[in-house]
Amino acid sequence: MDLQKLLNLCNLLFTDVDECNADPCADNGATCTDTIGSYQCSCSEGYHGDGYENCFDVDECENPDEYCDMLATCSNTQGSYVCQCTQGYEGDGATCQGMIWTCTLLDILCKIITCKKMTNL
Ligand SMILES: [Ca+2]
Repeated sequence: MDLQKLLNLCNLLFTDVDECNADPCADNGATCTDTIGSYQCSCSEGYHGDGYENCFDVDECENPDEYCDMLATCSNTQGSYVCQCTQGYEGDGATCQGMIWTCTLLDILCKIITCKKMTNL
């Protein structure tokens, strides 16, 4: 690096302003990063777009299998999403376990035992 470039860089360092203070990025879901002599905008996680003019919510529920268990329902929210196990299943939504099968199997066994008892009478 020659002396002139070094002087220019020093000048930029001492005169740099934080453009992010003026909130120059997109209104919805954007993150501003101050750089020497400029700034960069990018969309936060859960949003897509150029970050400068716009950031749009990612609708994760368009492809729910990527985010939720197939036994869960997906609800899109601004910047995120919610997976909830369908009724009869339990878990965090990313994975759901089938409690209903265990209960149904137990019910069937109980009915068979009850039927046997009734036929014995
Ligand atoms: Ca979303």
